[in-house]
Amino acid sequence: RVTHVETEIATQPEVWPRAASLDLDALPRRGQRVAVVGCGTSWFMAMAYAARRESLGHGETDAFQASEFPRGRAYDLVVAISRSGTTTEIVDLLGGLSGPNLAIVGDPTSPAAARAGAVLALPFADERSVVQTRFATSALALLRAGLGEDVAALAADARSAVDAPLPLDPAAVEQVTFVGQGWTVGLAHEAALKCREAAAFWTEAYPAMDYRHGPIAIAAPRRAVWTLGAPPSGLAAEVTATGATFVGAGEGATLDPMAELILAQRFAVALAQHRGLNPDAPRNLTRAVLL
Ligand code: F1P
Repeated sequence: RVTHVETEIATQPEVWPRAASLDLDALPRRGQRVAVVGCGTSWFMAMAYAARRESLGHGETDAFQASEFPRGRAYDLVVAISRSGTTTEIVDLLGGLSGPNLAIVGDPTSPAAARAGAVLALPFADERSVVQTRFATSALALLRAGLGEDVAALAADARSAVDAPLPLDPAAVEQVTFVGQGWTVGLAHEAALKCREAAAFWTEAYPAMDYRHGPIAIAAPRRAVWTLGAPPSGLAAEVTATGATFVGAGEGATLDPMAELILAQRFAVALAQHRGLNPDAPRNLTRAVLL
């Protein structure tokens, strides 16, 4: 039986260009001071976008878990990402904002959409699964389209990632630490969350340069370090010297890191299946977290 999450992972290449064809006028404009908020997966997409937008020179961009938003701070635009549009922290935050704000949601009839100043809805990216994959990456594809990025090229990379062999055997590891740099730190956190949610598997995530400052203490045989995006030079050798496995963009690999995230999503599903778990039914988790 093909699980919902497998279908959602495999359809990302078709759905990203649909997200990028929405009205981009509602998205942050060049030079605006922007905050992006979300919870769980949506927070990690916010982190990735914030670093990406700043590094491409579009303006100061902060990312917050919705409950940690500094309410006294003024932004030109607050962007809230929420698949369900019902997550308590998001609905509360949008209800209390006085400045311009935009909600990126799966359900246009959700409470978050009703409270937001502007809404971009991606019902075609919405999911049956508890574990988010396609909605989150589609929201990020939409935001990247707003930065002038070529989403058709990303979708082509995504197609390769859907078909590629997995870079790590789920039977070969007991722990994985994901690392990234710049905007891929958010993607590393998201990759780690997928393995925890879908497979109840021990993962961690860090900025790649911080990996040497402590996290390397747990590196050992049957454990792996997996980089999203290009790794810092020397990291692979440091990791393999401990007996741990290093997984990184292979030589000549040119996949966009969002396509590399698809490999990690697929790895999370493979891990769940290897551990005899249904990735559509994560332990202790519901589709939206309501307080
Ligand atoms: C985000 C969320 C995540 C959770 C799971 C389900 O909801 O609740 O926090 O880890 O992936 O989704 P949303 O605000 O994007 O609907």
